[in-house]
Amino acid sequence: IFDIRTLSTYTPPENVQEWENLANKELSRAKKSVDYLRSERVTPEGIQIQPVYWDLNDPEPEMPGVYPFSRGPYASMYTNRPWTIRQYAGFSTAEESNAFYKRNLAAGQQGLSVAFDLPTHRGYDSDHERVVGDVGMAGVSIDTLKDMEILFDQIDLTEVSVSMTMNGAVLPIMAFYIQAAIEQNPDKEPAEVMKQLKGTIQNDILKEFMVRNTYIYPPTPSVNRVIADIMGFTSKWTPKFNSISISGYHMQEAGADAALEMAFTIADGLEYIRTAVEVAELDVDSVAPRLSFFWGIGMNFYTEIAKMRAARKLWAELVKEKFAPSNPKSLLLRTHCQTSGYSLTEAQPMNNIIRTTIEAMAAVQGGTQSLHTNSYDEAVGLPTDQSARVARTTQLILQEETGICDVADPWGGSYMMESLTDEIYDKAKGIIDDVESHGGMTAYINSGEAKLKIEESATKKQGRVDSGKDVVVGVNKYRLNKEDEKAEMIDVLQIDNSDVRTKQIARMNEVKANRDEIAAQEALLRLEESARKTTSTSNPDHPDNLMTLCIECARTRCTLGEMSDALENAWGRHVPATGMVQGAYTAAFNGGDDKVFSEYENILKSVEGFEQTEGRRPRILVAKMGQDGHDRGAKVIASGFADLGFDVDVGPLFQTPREVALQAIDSDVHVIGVSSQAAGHKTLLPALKKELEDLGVHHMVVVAGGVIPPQDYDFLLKESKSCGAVFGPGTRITDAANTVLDLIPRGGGG
Ligand code: SCD
Repeated sequence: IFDIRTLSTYTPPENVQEWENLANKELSRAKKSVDYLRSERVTPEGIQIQPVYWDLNDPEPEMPGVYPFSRGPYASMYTNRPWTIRQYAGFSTAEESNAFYKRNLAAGQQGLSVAFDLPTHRGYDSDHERVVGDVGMAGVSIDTLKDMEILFDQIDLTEVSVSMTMNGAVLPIMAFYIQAAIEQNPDKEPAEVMKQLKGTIQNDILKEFMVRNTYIYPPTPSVNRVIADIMGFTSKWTPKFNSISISGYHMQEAGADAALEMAFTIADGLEYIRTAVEVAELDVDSVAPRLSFFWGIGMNFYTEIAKMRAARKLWAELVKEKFAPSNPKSLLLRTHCQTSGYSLTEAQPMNNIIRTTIEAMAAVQGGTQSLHTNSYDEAVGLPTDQSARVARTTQLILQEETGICDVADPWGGSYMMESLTDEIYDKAKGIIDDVESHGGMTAYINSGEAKLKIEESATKKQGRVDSGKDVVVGVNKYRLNKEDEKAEMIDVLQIDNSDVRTKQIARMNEVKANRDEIAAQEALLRLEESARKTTSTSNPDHPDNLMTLCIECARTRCTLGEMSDALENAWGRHVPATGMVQGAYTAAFNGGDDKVFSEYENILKSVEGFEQTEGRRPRILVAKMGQDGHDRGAKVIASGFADLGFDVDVGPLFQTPREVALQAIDSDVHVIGVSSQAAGHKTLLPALKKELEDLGVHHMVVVAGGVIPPQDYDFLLKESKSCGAVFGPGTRITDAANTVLDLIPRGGGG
């Protein structure tokens, strides 16, 4: 197809010429050219590596950087500038996270990506009663401007590009960030500082209602006020800042397959542009070039590459068709990727380095702009310095040792890849058409359909793993014996949550004690008044733009919780409905391995036996405590147990231990199954036990599952005796069900 020796006699078609012009323009900043690249990259065997390949007989070959961009958003791609190595991190206090960032930047990381703790996400200050187990656990705790200043101490925000994963409390966090940058540069005008800020705020609330659950307010004000005002503000004042990172990652983590992930994410993106144009009355070209995307990259190597290629094309076509922008940048799908946390296993954790490397290769061969590679210990806890280093080095090796950066879209023209790209494009297009015919993504989410589709896909996946149809090495095949498995146990980072909380509360109280109280209260009042308005305040010059008002709150040292409360007073807090998928788990066992099928049937028989002797089915409450909204595990367990014959109650998200205890007693369950993904288990499980005891309940079985380091099992099972079994990632639901049945005391109906 491509023979460099014929290039000298070949007249390039228009697309190729366009590509060459664009590539030369991109390369000129680095004082390079396409001709230079052609001559420069010669292998030890004397073969010249071309910056891009295409079919010389095709009169209209698709080229990178040229519409519809399947082959990449930029013409020169990594031959000119490799993807940004951007590791997502943050934990405990701002001081500790700041030190970690500085170490990482010195060691080759190219951009920052901040992980906030769950109270910050959900708009609670560290002293709130609902967040006792969560402060500083799954990210850094930020209550005030002071915390943000410490977080970026000696990191010049006009130089380093910073991504912040924030969706719920997005206004206060963005306000702290902007105000911290302004105060870092007292000699510059605020407008000048803001113009230089580069980075990304996730600000993708729609997917929170489907999967990640760190929303605060109901969907309508979340989109039509918060997102609209941020898009308006950033379009003028922070033009280099990406105003939304439209995220499929969390959908994939929650169980969506690639087509579903891509389709829902693109449909979310269309909804945001519609909000910008119709609600905020902004020009499409002032918003679309600063929308960016975020994909999860799992173990289906070919599919993930095809997904990224198809997504760029689909986005470009749909934005062109629906919004007719005039700036070509409005059509570009630029993306960050993160390797899959779900694909990592607790068993034999070093294997996770291999999984992550393969996923990283899919992300870069699919043409990502920025990448996070997971640490191998993520299935058991928070990354250590050492595991974070391995994760970062994985990318450095790909960039600097492999030659992967020498060619744009190396898969272009492969029969298989082009065909797969077309197929996944068609599948996703079908789903998007369906969503659009329901009135767009907000309406589709409100109907409950979106969440159910993802949960169904997740339950099917679990069924495929439990029945052995999908292989996970070391988990459902090639397992080690218990001794060897123990030998592979690794160190994990432990955070003293109560210490972090005490420090945070002390600092917050100091900030409050030293502020101009009247100015702070006035700023909060103005914010609340604007939230109550029914007319648009999205124009960047509108005095009541919510972003502008939050910056004033940050300047006057209001806390994150105070700003969130001011908005909550106007809009209320969102309470989601809880539902459950039925039959999807069972379906995966049909037609599978006989041995596995008979295990499944045995459980059904045991449950029947239980019912005969106890007078009712075993009943389980699947509970989530604290601000941990990762509910894939809980939903899959609930659906799986229900398919195995249990009576299942699903508790609401964000419960306190007391609320869980009360619901369990009220529903008279035999078992409480606590799902913990955000490191709160050592605080929340003993608290639940105490609540049950205080309420006079001593025989109810408590079991726990999720991301719980094996080092903590003894604490939970023996020291604190706060649960009867712990199920790590990779536990088959059938095994968990057997254990639970054994634990329930018989005689007396529980
Ligand atoms: C790029 N550039 C080039 C070029 N490639 N110029 C010439 N030739 C080339 N080949 C230019 C671009 O035009 C741009 O300049 C600049 O270089 C930077 O390139 P970019 O492509 O914009 O890359 P980057 O700055 O890294 O931005 C990448 C995204 C951005 C656009 C994707 O939004 C981003 O960094 N997102 C990260 C999001 C993130 O980290 N999320 C974490 C989520 P100009 O700007 O001048 O055009 C974590 C999470 O949710 C975890 C799960 C959980 O918590 O639940």
